[in-house]
Amino acid sequence: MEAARCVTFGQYLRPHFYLLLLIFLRNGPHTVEGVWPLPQTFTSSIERSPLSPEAFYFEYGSQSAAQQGCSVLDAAFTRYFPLIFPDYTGEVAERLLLDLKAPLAKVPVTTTIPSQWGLIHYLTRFYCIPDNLSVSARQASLNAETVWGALRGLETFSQLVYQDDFGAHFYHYFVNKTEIVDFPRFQFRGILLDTSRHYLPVKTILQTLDAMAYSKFNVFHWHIVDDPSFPYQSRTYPDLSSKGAFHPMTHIYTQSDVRRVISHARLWGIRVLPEFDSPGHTASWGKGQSDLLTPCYRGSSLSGTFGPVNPVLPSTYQFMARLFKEVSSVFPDSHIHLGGDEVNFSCWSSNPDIRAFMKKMGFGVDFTKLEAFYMENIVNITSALNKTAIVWQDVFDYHELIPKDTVLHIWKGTPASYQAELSRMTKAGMKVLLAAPWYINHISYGQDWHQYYNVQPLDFPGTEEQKKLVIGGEVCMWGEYVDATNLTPRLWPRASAAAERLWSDEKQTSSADKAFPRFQDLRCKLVRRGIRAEPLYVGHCKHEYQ
Ligand code: CP6
Repeated sequence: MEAARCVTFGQYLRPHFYLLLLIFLRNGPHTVEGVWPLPQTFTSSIERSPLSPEAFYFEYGSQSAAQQGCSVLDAAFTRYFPLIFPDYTGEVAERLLLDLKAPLAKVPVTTTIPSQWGLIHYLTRFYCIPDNLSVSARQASLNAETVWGALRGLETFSQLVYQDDFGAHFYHYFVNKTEIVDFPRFQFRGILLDTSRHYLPVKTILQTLDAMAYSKFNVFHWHIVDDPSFPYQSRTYPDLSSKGAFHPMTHIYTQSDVRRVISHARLWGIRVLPEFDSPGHTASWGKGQSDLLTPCYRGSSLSGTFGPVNPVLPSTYQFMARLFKEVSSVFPDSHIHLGGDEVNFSCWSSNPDIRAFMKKMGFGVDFTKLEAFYMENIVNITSALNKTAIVWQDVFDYHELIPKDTVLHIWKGTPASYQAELSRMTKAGMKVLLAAPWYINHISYGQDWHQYYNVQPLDFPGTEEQKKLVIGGEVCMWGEYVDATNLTPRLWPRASAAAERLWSDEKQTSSADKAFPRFQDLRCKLVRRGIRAEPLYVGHCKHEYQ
């Protein structure tokens, strides 16, 4: 049951949910104003109800397909409790006892399984002690197609709960009567972290995953290795990190580190997409693997420097086949990122063996053909391992005949040029992912989140069919100037501007000015949850960063 209904990675693509909170009493603000990204459809009212942490708990209902033991929802209930009641320190046992004594108002959370699994429900209940002033029964329900949808709904619910000023009431927490039907606009909502330019401690990655879930991101694109360092500790080729990492012991990701990241991400409904970028961006690989990189020449003699991966040696492909076999088993996601960007052809062209190979293959002096040849071989290796490839746009620019299921990742250009690229790629029937407008490592003075918010991913010439091929977008945090000291404030809350663009309806979120108060509210929520999100402008939070 666990395996079928909770673990399946493909289910991330269906996180639709329906959240109905029928809770009424007294007056309060419209709290859907506190939800980011904005739900697709919602109605909210000023009627509000107190929530008591002493009496509140989640429970699987009798009709639920998932029961206690579904690790994703079990863990989510545990995680969301302190997020909903940030400063409650009471005991769980005490809470359960109170619940049993006073189950006067119930709030069931229901999750339906997709129809092919039959009409079964997840049912989750939590109870509230009634307010002294109230006699009305309070009830709420959360209905989702999958556990992943239920996770998103729990996040929304947690953002709907708010606190009044301390000391005014016995009940510090409130939720307004609200009805929400929600689903993501795009299925792929990613963040790229670069752990090669700087090593990021596992703890930093885990905290970033938490913050990603707060904005409903669902893919962690792990640009794990690159020119400067190779921190991935491979079982098959341990020299790659022992010689290629910044430090062989302290600046590596062991197999158990990687498992921790993957399992933490899964519990938050986040896929981990590993990138092993080649043939360029591989300088660090050469330290632990001789004869992998191309020796460069100056005139007729070796220069002592190395270029991209050597695409003419059979040993290169044997190495890649073994490495990707390992990577495919370590990272369970259906997709793998193969890079393929920014290949410098000057070293290849300096090398007589490469020139001879080019001649034999009939490539002439067109090195894009050689890169296409190399990428085709790598894609064949990974598709034999049952992985779908994602590659940077350069690969399509050189080679329009790559397998049709390959996803193209647009990273270059101004709006005018990436729109042309979107149009051209989707016209060829290729799936695309947009990163170009969301280079979050760039900073500038002022409210630069507007530029991330105002992106219109589908604003390019093309048919409806073409638009459907845009599977989503990605915020890239390239690591040249970023490590654990400044990652968090550089990412948050600005990345969340892209998150709303990727989740919410474009028409309802067309104004950054209108979004601003809600965005400031999100920033304060992030700070409240321990994320050092930077301020958006002048102002204060009720709970400042401690
Ligand atoms: N590293 C890798 C990078 C970049 C790319 N690939 C990059 C280049 C220029 C800009 C941003 C990022 N740092 N491996 C390109 C995808 Cl502006």
